[in-house]
Amino acid sequence: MTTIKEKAKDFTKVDRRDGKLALAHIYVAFIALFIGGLCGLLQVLVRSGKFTLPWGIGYYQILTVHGVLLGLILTTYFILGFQIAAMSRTSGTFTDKQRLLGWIGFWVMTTGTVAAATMVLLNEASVLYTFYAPLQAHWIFYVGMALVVVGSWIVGIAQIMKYNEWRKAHPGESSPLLSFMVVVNMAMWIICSLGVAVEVVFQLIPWSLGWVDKVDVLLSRTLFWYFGHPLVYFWLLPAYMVWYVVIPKIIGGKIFSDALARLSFMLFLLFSIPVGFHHQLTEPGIESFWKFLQVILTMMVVIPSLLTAFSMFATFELRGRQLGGKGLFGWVKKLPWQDARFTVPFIGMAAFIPAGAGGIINASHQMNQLIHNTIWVTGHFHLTVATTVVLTFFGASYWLLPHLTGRVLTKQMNKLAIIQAIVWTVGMSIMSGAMHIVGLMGAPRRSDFSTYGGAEQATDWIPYQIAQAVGGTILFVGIILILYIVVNLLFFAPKGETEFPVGEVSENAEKTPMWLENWKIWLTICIALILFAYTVPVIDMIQNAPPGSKGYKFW
Ligand code: HAS
Repeated sequence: MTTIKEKAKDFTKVDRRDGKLALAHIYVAFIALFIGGLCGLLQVLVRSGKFTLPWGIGYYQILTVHGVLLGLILTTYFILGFQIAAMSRTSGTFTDKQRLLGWIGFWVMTTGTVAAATMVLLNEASVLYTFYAPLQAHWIFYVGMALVVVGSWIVGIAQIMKYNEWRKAHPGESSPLLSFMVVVNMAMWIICSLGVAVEVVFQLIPWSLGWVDKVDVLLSRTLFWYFGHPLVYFWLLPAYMVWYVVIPKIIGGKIFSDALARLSFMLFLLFSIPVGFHHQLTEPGIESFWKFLQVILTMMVVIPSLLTAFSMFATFELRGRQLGGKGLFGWVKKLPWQDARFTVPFIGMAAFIPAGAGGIINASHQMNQLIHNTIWVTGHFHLTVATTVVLTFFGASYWLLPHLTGRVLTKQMNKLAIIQAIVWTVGMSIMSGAMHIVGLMGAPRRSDFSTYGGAEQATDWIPYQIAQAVGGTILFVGIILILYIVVNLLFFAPKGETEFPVGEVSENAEKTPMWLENWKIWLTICIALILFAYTVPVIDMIQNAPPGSKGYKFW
């Protein structure tokens, strides 16, 4: 019989069967990265005006593939795979029932992905990743997207069940930090994706099947953004899990404060949902008071990121000084810069400083008028999700994949991983930098190459679009490099043991108060805030609904 101590020891290695489930998700994520990245390359080439797509392929068709595969599929699959491994590592092996649920969710999502992708490839759904009405896709695309969401709920429920089981077995104890973080992320995801599920099931599917003629565009966009902003935190929080819990262990330090980490995650649960109007600040039909209120709440959701920045700086400085770093910045030199598991996510953190500042500009009601619908916004999200989040996911892959496959990251692969991150940084700085600048000059986003009838202003944009193509091409080299490393880690790297690093909390940290894990309090405040921010404006939208729009296909 295994003792409790032995059982706890077992948790340091993810069970092989849970690992298989996690890996299945991660395979899909990296396939999506390849196809989505290839479409990204084609896009920047088309926008430079120097390249035309062959075989009648449309610009908006590849833009849809790019957005759906990278924004929705790569992220969701990687996150769920990572979280399965994280739960299994910190709360113990999944039961057969929980693992079966995980597999059911995986196949529901994958069926949905294939259905939606097929419609886009057949050019029946070039509606971009936001699938805004009144652009109308084939109904199979919407059903496919709904299945992706439902599948993700099923996988998420398996993770929540594991957490509940742990808590029942350990009454009065704080749950493992990583498991707690996973559950916050899933709670946020389930609450927010109800909005897009309602939009798809009650508005878009009946409309695309022809059961109703018209769709209420404002309501559909509101439901989308009720989901769309927390969606970005669903991407960000797993990166924060790596920063808070894994990075301290990699650098040989300690987690600065368990309580601060939990508070920051709970603040995300509260403030990431009732803020969708900051994507609709230029939209008519929403009273400015409600926009203003949601702008204030948006500024509140910046606070947990500032807490995170503080916590990370503290972790780095404490460790650097422990290793003998002197003076104001002497500790920086002591950090393990040769270790890709640290350096790659660190570049992601550094990128989040300008990326976050850009977000605060976007959210500022007046400044939003300047940048809304310009390619500045595309620059913003390539710094946030495509640099901060993605580089952290790459950094995590360098220990997660070999941990799951029973292999090791060799010295050469470690070096290549650092080169990959440098290539990515150079490519992204050029591409995203050009997007930010030309966005301020008025260049639109979601636009094929166009001279706008020879308008002088559009001529000024062209050099920046060429710079985007240069940056985008370098980024594609980065994609080839990461895929090379991933294939190596999955199939060819030498066999061996790799640790799934989980940090310990600093002995100087305050004890974590139990109220931080009181779900009744937090979920009640979360729902109250959502009702406060959305009830009146949504009732207003429904009572004073515009006549609605028929569907359009502009491609
Ligand atoms: Fe955003 C649009 C506002 C964060 C993604 N955002 C988008 C879109 C995407 C996106 C995809 O208010 C486009 C959607 C579309 O297709 O239309 N965003 C914000 C704000 C934040 C923010 C206020 N966004 C993100 C994150 C994303 C993301 C994170 C993905 C992961 N965003 C907006 C707004 C729009 C928008 C408007 C709509 C614009 C429009 O009009 O269409 C905040 O959460 C940002 C807070 C972040 C910080 C940074 C903290 C820094 C840290 C790093 C510490 C570094 C260390 C390393 C320790 C305050 C934590 C030290 C290193 C050294 C070198 C010193």
